Amino acid sequence: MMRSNPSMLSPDLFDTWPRDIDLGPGVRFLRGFALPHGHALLAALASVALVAPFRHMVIRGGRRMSVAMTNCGALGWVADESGYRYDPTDPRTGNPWPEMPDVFFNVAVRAANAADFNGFAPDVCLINRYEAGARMSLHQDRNERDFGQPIVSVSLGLPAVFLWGGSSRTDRPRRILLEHGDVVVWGGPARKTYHGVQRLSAGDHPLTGGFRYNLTFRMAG
Ligand code: MD3
Ligand code: FE
Repeated sequence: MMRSNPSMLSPDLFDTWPRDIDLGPGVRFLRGFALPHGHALLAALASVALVAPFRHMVIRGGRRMSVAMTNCGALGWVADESGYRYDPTDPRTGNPWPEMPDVFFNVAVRAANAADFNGFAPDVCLINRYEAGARMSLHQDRNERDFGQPIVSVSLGLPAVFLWGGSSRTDRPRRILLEHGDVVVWGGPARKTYHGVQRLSAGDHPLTGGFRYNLTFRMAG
């Protein structure tokens, strides 16, 4: 199986990076689950971004997020000066978000099923784009309506160090490398855990160049 070589990033740190990680109840790592669909997912992503371009949202308080975002599906995650919400329209255009591509939906549902979540039918795919230096500070995802449903995340392109905290923001997080094709299903007791992404290192991925993309599939409506 082709994998990017994490040791290129930081030999000391990553040579012994564990491959099979147990992050506790509710979390299932599906290493490389999306690898066979990498090209198709990235082609679909490009078509979404033509209709709803990536943008750096500005959060309450006026700070611009270093991660650029867009969405597809019936709803999209948006941040602005008034807070966070799921919205059926792209605030940039007033148009509905682009439809979720079949390959997105199918990979997400099959991953959820593989993690024993049946009936997962995401109505949101938030697409995060990281460039070198971009990061996501520790946060909880709590804008979804039904916490019984998992979130499915698909990592594409450059690797990133994911931070997996506890139930409090001050719990010391574990660090996990997420690589191209990795899929993680986060459900049940894991749903409210603090998490984030460490500053992305510069790199050149054969399929995405200087970027990492993360797709998060949610049932929000
Ligand atoms: C655990 N995105 O968009 S994906 C986010 O890589 C977000 O872009 C990160 O956190 C990224 O909100 C991490 C993994 C992930 C997503 C949502 C979760 C893990 C989660 C929600 C609850 C618990
Ligand atoms: Fe999150």
